[in-house]
Amino acid sequence: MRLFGRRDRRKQDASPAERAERLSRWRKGLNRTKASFSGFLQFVATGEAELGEEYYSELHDALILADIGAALAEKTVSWLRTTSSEQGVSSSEVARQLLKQRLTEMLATEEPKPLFADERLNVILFAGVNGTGKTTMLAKIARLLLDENLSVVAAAADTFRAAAVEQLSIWGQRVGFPVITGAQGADPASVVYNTVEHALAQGKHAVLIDTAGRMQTKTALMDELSKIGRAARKVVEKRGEDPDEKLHEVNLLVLDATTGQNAISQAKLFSEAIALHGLVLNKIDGTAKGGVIFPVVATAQVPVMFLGVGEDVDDIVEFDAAEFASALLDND
Ligand SMILES: Nc1nc2c(ncn2[C@@H]2O[C@H](COP(=O)(O)OP(=O)(O)OP(=O)(O)O)[C@@H](O)[C@H]2O)c(=O)[nH]1
Ligand SMILES: [Mg+2]
Repeated sequence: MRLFGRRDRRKQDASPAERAERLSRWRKGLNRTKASFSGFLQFVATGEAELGEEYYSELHDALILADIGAALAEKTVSWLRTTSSEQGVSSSEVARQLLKQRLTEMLATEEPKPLFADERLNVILFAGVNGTGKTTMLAKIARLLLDENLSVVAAAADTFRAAAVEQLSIWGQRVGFPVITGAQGADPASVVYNTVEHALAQGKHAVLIDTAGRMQTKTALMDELSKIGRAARKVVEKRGEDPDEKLHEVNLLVLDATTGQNAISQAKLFSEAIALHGLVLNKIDGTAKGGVIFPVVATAQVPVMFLGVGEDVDDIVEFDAAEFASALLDND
């Protein structure tokens, strides 16, 4: 993907074994979501299925089961009816291809901001409500960057929860990145300030910021996030440099796919409060129906960058809209 901008050579260079591994990772994560479409796919696979009421009703059920939400399910089915009729499509197989294209387009928003930019200090912020998998995803992304021989330091800016610093430090030891901490209850922005100062002094490539998902009120949480964002810029300004030139800031909203339609209200809340550049959808390996991704993208208007498909550090998939739609709608 566009993960490392022009540095990214992983996909092209992938060996057949690596590609197979990548596909199996997708499958692992998408099994539950795919299961929602199995009735529909079986119906289409019978071959005799003409494009009629039964087809649309099966499709509607599959979309609802996949957690795409009533409104978007309705809209998608009605789009397919109109398009098929306009294009004179009567084969259910052709309609499936049209649908796949449509689902891809729904997820392929504008070209995402690359996660990493050369010759800047990359500041990646993990935001989201509690328990969505922010800290775990931070460790997974640290591993991706380290694998590219990039140096990483993490800011333990979740000073709210007692065990948060320890959890991040354990990840740091396991994966191999340093963690800058503050006292419990310390101002999270000051932890970020110290971390960015350290990163610039040491010539590090990236600062990864772990934030608290829990606060007394939504307003407090959002204020804290914008203060954290300003802290990084302040360090650069103090050095007499321009933050827009020196920093590459990426704010990720981390969502838990198992919370279903709740993820949509979180996408709305956070996208109103801070500048978001990308989404992470975690836990689609569990009971989640990954279809919630469609309304979430429509709400936040930013692309999905990663999927979390398990609790291990390598349970991460770089998101690709076409692959996602194909994983849903193509028979293996
Ligand atoms: N199955 C599964 N579990 C995950 C995934 N990502 C994280 N988890 C688990 O979800 C739980 C919460 O993960 P954390 O990374 O601590 O979440 P957080 O958002 O940092 O939580 P707070 O700091 O409390 O807000 C942990 O038990 C993780 O192992 C995933 O992709 N799949
Ligand atoms: Mg955490």
